[in-house]
Amino acid sequence: MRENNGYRFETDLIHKGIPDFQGVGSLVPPIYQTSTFVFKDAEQGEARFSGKEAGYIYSRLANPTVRVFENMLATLEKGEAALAFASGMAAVSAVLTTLTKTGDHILCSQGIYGCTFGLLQSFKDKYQIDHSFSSLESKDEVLENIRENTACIFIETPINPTMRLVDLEMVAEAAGEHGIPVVVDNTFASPYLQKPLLHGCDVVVHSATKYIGGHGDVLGGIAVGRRDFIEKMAKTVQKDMGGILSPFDAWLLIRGLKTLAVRMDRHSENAEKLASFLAAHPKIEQVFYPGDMRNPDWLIMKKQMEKPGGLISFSLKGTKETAQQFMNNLRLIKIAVSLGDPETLIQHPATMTHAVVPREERYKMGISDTLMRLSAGLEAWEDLRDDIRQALEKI
Ligand code: LCS
Repeated sequence: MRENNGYRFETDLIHKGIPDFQGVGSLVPPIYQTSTFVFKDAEQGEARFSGKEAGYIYSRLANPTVRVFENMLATLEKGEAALAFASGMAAVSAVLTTLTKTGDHILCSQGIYGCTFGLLQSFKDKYQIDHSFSSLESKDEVLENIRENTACIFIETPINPTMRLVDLEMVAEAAGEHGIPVVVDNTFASPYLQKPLLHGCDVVVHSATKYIGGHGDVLGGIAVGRRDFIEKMAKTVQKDMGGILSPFDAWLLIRGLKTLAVRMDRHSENAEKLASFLAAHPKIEQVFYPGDMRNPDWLIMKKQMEKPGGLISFSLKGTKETAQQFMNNLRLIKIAVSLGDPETLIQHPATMTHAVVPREERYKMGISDTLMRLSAGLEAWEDLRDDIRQALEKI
């Protein structure tokens, strides 16, 4: 592979980590759709299993197509190594399982994806691994919430779905005083807009299903961090629980990833325009978008993100039924969970992605009954605006 150190992010997205497989000059990595790898003799099999010889053994342990995707993400997130998973939840659960044991505590941002909330609840019920939420707004607040048994801090920023931000550098500094690893779910930003490892955090996880894949046709997850941590996770939780990414899905993710920068620019541009339109509309109660200078987290956005990104949350004046009526009036924008697709998607967190969160906890997170989350797609923004306008007029 030609040495290409020193290129910019957009160039690395397309070129870095793509080896010339088998010397045939294939521009695109092949899909190694194989479950197992043949050893030339029994001794080679022994050497591979004992670790004396590097090489592939079985696709649950490693696969060349999946490896390309992992190497790309390690480069883009500025980490030493990465490990791919079957979904974002497989990545989140593997990281948290690797970092915790019975009796530990996980400190979380005030708001996390509904299934991560569900996972933490199961950890508590089944394994006595406790958790607590904090807005993590100042170093003192972080330090006050760290307990003797805190094994890691788990942050989403931007938070799903409230779009609140957490100052990564500040949390990493506070956690560093206690030697506690900081895990960041970077799904909403993507590595193009935010690189938590450069702000002192220890592990990054993604639902690659979203902006990384970018086309709404694949589920995947990735974790990036120091080589020793990633290897430990590969050899324990991932090998033995088996939540691996398939070679074909890795190939789809590699294909999607190459256009991340151009897509994110457009997602962000569309979201900024729609957020301004919504903020000026009399039927809208509140808009949560960190690209707005009046947003309480605007300074944090400026400090750690390249752009505010493609997601907007907003609440309507009215009730849950008003919000549902508005969504039903939309013609172009699709009612669907997930995000980061070319299509603009809208969902109602209280009854969809965060329906598992008990009402009181949901309100504390800032998820009201009329809050909706919009993932700005890649369409002409005027068509999206017109669709929203006509849907609002009818309520
Ligand atoms: N982390 C975040 C921040 C997410 O938003 C999601 C999925 C996950 C992890 C899990 O990823 P998955 O296993 O689905 O690949 N979020 C979704 C959402 O907001 N709507 O549908 C899925």
